[in-house]
Amino acid sequence: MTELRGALIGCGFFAVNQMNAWGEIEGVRMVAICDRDEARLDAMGERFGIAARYRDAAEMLRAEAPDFVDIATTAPSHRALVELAASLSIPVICQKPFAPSMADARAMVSACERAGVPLMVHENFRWQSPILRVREALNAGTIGTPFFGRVSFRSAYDVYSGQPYLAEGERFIIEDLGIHALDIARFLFGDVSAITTRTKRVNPRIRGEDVATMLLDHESGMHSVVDCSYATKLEEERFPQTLVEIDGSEGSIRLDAGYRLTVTDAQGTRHEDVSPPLLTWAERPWHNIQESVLLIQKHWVESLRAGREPDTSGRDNLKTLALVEAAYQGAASRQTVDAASL
Ligand code: NAD
Ligand code: 89V
Repeated sequence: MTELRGALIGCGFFAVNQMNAWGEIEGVRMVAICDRDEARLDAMGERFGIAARYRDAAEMLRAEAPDFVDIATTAPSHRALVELAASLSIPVICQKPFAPSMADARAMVSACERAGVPLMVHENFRWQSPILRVREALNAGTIGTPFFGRVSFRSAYDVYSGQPYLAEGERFIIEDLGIHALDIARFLFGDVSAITTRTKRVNPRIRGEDVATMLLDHESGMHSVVDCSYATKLEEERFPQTLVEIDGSEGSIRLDAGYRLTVTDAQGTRHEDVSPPLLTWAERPWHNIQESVLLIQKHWVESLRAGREPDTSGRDNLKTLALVEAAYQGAASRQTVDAASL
């Protein structure tokens, strides 16, 4: 098996997880890193023993010619960096949110398609092992035809201290977290034809909305509710658990707090503990997300080696991003928005 040489752009808060996960994947070696911020660049270089450090992404990609580049910067920088990778024929992973606008997202997908360059969006929530187990239970078919779904994320965890930009943007929870929940809804229940949205800001110290409730019409005819909140104080803080409810003609599936899966069908009710493993480098409560980082990055390597489009490719992510745009549009107009209109 030939070794894949990877390079990272963006040495911030979340990229440490990506670097830890690369370290666990056989046949991959991260050879170079880049950040405009010298202190962050050096901290990452020291932590992972990487000597090839660059302040400029173009300089790094030209000098190192890696087999792929992992972009872990925030959305405003994505288009220029993805287009740069495409222009140098370097396969590229881009963090979510893919882009600040549909126009930017479409331009990145086109640039990579024209250059014949694989492009995956790091949309990792659907790769959480409890969510994969829910899909397996659904696909088993024993609950019959699903007619209702709910994907729910409610917390009061302080996300602002690690990611201060989350408190500063005009958009917050739908763009940052709802995007994951909407992607899970697509993953479990199929593509969406229309969305109705209501939002609120409860925390007066942030700029954007921290609560969103969305009603989705799926192309299959089923309906689902995607609700998220960073203003929900519970007896037990659940961050970063996504809870799922599915009702079908012959039974139901619940993914409840504490990673407890319950399947009820003609055979009766079965409970299963689907807690994610605690990887050696992971820490609670982030371990669920951290495991999904490892799983999505393994999927990238398998897809790249097999010449297959990744499940969360740029092209696929256009549909999730369109739901984010539709949700903001609908929250402003208080109208249901047709997903195809974006
Ligand atoms: P961050 O601000 O901590 O880090 C981003 C880094 O990128 C900074 O160090 C910045 O200097 C660097 N950077 C920006 N533009 C650059 C450029 N053109 N060239 C070189 N370096 C550049 O941000 P973060 O919290 O690590 O988040 C990064 C992305 O990851 C965001 O889009 C965020 O939404 C996403 N994220 C994803 C998950 C997940 O589970 N998928 C979790 C947290 C954050
Ligand atoms: O997963 C994410 O995208 C993170 C968080 C869990 C804090 O919303 O930004």
